[in-house]
Amino acid sequence: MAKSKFEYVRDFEADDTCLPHCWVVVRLDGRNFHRFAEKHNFAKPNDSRALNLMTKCAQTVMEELEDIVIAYGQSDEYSFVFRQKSNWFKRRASKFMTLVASQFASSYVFYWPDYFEDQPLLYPPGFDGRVVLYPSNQTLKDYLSWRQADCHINNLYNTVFWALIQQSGLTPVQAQERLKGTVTADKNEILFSEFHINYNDEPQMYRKGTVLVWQKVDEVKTQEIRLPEEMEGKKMTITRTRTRPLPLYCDLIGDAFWKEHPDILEEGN
Ligand code: DGT
Ligand code: MG
Ligand code: MG
Ligand code: MG
Ligand code: MG
Repeated sequence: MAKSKFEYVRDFEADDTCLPHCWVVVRLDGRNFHRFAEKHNFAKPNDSRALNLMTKCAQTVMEELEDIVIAYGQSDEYSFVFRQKSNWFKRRASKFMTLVASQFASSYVFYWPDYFEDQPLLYPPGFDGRVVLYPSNQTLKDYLSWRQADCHINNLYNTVFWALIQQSGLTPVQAQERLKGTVTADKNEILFSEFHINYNDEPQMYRKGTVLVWQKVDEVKTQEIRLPEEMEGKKMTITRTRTRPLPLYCDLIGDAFWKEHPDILEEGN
């Protein structure tokens, strides 16, 4: 096909190919979710509806897009790890980032009513995205450990903070003052002695975040048989094994998870 004289403008597109042999991580984060959570009456400090909706969106992203081997989510963020050897869209960072963000955001709106039955969606939420490359299995594991450690630190803080406000009647400023300079052991002690909460008994989803990995599941379907004619209308069940991205609420920081799921990092180094 003949080229138009305008064709040269194509060369203005910057090359944003992700370096080969690296894990490609896309992390999304809800835009101004402090406000969004307030406006939509999210439970404090954790709203299971909101967290489960985030996970539903992440599952949709994994099902619809290519080459995502694991995802990790907490609070208003989700990280997606693409295969080290992925050649999806020739590894263009902008494709990875925008497809993840747009698929996630449209899913958030689409599935909202399934999770927030009595709470209308008041305005369209947005998500920022970034791409980060990790050159080895160790740096990727450390990335995921960093996000999970962040989840733990924030959740412990928020759990005590809101207990002080909701159960002891402190103002947010007073609760903040009370927690200034405290370490993990102090926070656990306040929870236990003042509120009879053993932090380790709090739901795993809140303490650990959500890990999505591909798992084999048997799906049972009822199907009508076409032939023979005399049996028309008869139904039979068919069981098919499929892989689906299913949630785990587990530790990613120790070795156990990676030993149990050796396939996730198998093509890396
Ligand atoms: P950003 O990301 O810079 O646009 O601003 P934010 O406000 O999204 O800040 P970020 O991402 O650092 O913090 C997440 C906010 O989302 C934080 O203010 C608490 C809120 N949030 C996330 N999950 C929950 C939840 O389950 N319940 C409640 N009440 N708030 C939540
Ligand atoms: Mg932020
Ligand atoms: Mg945010
Ligand atoms: Mg965030
Ligand atoms: Mg097109």
